[in-house]
Amino acid sequence: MNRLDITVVGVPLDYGQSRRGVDMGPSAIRYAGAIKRLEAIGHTLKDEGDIQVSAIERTDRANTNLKNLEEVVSATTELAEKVAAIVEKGEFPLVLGGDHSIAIGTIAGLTSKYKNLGVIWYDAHADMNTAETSPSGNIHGMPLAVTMGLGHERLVNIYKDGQKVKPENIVIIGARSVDPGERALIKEKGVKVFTMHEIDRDGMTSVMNEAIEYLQSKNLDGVHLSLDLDGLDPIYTPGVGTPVQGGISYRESHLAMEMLEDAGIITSAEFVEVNPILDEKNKTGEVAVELMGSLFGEKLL
Ligand code: Z70
Ligand code: MN
Ligand code: MN
Ligand code: MN
Repeated sequence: MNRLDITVVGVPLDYGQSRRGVDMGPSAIRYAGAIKRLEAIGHTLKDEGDIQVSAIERTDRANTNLKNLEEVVSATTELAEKVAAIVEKGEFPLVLGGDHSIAIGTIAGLTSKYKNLGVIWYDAHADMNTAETSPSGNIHGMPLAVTMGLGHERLVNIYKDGQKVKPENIVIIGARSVDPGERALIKEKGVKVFTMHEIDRDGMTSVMNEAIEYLQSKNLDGVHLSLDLDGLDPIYTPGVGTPVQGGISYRESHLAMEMLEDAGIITSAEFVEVNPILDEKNKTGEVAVELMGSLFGEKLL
């Protein structure tokens, strides 16, 4: 990989879902050695610290079934502005979560530079619910719908109004827990999904080759990797709020990152849903950093 100017931003947000603790994710990922690991590859790292998130949940609820909407709107708005400033300087944004609702802000900010952005969503879940279809009211189950311009207007209009990514520019990898409303939206919008079925049947090599070729056919000016650690099987990443068994293996995940690096298509990344309270001695934070190593060009030999 070319040497990159990587700028790290942490988002200690845990209000997009119901379990506290994922706000400590950025700290756990830093503690697992993210900065030094990427510097050792030859990249230049700058850590801009964390976005401000209130430690105290508000009680004056907005009139909506979406949980903690105000906190999520304020953190993702600040994040979007930060990410926009980073890409405008020609730097590579590396965002540390936090729950997956932060992707609303990351992706919104990326559109300041990227006019035809692709997204790889590495996740057990589709995160394509809207306020109408959500079974939980948890905003971390909604960010991919929001980036397509669907969902609560406060979320859809963060940073700038409306759709940020075209549905046909999105690839989901690792899905194995999809709600009925999400399934309908995937079909309606033509989102490309590689579930665990395709990974098991065809192998990760074939899935990644197909995903990369698919995105390369779309005339994209950038591709964002949004990696939810629950995409991996919980035997490798136990420190996540909604573990789903039968997931992607540690080795398949390294291979996927190495193939993305070989393809040279990734222009920004985020690693989300690391919850140290649920983890075993920071295992999940460490896996996040190891996968970053492969994504950013660490070689075995
Ligand atoms: C479910 C919902 C979800 C992440 C869980 C779960 C969504 N579909 N997303 N963990 N990252 O509540 O909408
Ligand atoms: Mn908190
Ligand atoms: Mn997710
Ligand atoms: Mn998930």
